[in-house]
Amino acid sequence: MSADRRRRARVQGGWAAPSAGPRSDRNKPTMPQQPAWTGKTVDQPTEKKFVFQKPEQEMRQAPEEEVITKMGIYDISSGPSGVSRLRYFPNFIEKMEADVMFETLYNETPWQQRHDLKGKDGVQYTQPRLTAWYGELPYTYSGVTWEPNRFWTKLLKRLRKDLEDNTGFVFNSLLCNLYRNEKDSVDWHSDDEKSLGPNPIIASMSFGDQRNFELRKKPPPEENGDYTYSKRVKIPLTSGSLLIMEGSTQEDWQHRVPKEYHDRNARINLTFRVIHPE
Ligand SMILES: O=C(O)CCC(=O)C(=O)O
Repeated sequence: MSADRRRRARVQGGWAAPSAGPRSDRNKPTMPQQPAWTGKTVDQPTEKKFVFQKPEQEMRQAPEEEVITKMGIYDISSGPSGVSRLRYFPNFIEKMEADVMFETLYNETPWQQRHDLKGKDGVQYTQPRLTAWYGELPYTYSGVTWEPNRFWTKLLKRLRKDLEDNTGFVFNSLLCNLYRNEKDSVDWHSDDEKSLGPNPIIASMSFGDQRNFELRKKPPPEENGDYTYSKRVKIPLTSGSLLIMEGSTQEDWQHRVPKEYHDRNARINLTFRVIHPE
């Protein structure tokens, strides 16, 4: 390396200007070294000019999802049909006790794999979960009919009593769901069968692994069934939690438990309800 290059490398790694050269050249005019952008200022007009054009259609944004994790009473909407209310108690049953109850429920419940009937042609789908029914009356939804089952276990009787004592509501039926892993789910629906009556109160207890419970507001008629801009609520339901849906929640909202991308252990859900003779 020449002495000159060594000097330039020492001064900021090659950024230094070339040395001034031999004394005889020092007064010669040199071309100024200018960066490529020199001379272009903001005042000089450019060929393309940005002109703001008002969009023809109004810009719409989907509302942000509300996530509920804390105990409380949440009025998620109010409209002509009334208030849609959720009550959430994350620690209704102490976690360790809930885990013991999970084992008992898992072993004692007469789980069944049922088939939904969907669409006008009544296509059959195997439900991606196992279910069981307890109640004096039969219950029909999505083409599935449950015959009466009066054999409430000791644990189920105790849970129903605790629920009734704490809430002041009375329940005569119970639908049980077993989500075996992350692939099990229940799709968007409302618990709005005629036999549940108007504004049904649905009390949902969870045991085992945590799963997301999601709600979306039914869109107004002008949206033609498009839920893109609907309000959404998510509740990560923990073991031992109790969620109560009241008021217009079934009339104005849908709910689901979606499949998960990550591994999940089993979860049991007990939904207590009141069935009326049809
Ligand atoms: O598993 C849950 O938390 C929800 C169950 C449910 O939506 C239903 O049984 O209608």
